[in-house]
Amino acid sequence: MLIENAISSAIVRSFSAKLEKSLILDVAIVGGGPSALVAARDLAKAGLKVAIFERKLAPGGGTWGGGMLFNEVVVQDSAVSILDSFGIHHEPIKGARGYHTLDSVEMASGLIYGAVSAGAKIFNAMSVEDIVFKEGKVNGLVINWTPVERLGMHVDPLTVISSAVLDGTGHPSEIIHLATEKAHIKLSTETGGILGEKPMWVDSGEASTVENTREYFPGLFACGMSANNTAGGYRMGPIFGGMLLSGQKVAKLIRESLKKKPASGKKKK
Ligand code: 48F
Repeated sequence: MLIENAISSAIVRSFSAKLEKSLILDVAIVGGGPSALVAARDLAKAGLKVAIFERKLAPGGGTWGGGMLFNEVVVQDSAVSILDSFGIHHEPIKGARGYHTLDSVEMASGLIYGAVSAGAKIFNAMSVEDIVFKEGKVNGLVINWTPVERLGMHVDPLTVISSAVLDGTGHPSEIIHLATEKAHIKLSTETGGILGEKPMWVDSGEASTVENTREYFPGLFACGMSANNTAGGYRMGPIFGGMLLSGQKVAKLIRESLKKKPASGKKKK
């Protein structure tokens, strides 16, 4: 066999097997930002079949750019144990007790590696364009290639079925929006709709990101800034402890919820 052909065949075979195994999941995650990566790592570690679908080529979301492209971010004491569990380094900030700086590139790459090595699959350059909604429940995702989306090509998508869907799309809460606009579902918020993100208030936003992390409709969870936008929390800029804690919390909530539900007929990995 020519090496050129062996390389191409191996890539097509491996990718097809990986995608086919991910067509029925325990948890389908939209977006590969910091909160979703922590959730994916914890869920995969717990033995669940989990995949992230990320629109961009590089997962990591808003982590890479640090604060205004100064590639450092801040994390507070309460989330440091999560950084440690990924092996990500941090330095205490002199004069701001309880806060730490860390390299945003190390954080993004560390979270990605942690999620993948725990067994989560990440599909990059794939956009989620819709949800599967059957018998009053969110049952999965509708996916397509990002270049197809960007070029506006008329190409039909594929579907992924899952017991739980996690919206980790950050500030726009794209999946929660789709669910309210297309499936007309009522969310577990004060109004039943999306309340919208408020301006910056660091400590309030950090706390509310974790509080707002929950199941908003049967089978549909939100974490990180998506949860905060859905339930009307404040933004917080380049501090990331709330995102990490949100990922940890949503993984726990999803595990508890799946324990109560019958399996969706899928094979375990
Ligand atoms: O926004 P993002 O980093 O998610 P997060 O976990 O973290 C927020 C922080 O980065 C920052 C902040 C911290 O204090 O405020 O903003 O809430 O990452 C969201 C990811 O979702 C992808 C998007 O490309 C990004 O990488 N994404 C958004 N919509 C879709 C999507 C979609 N429809 N399909 C696939 N990926």
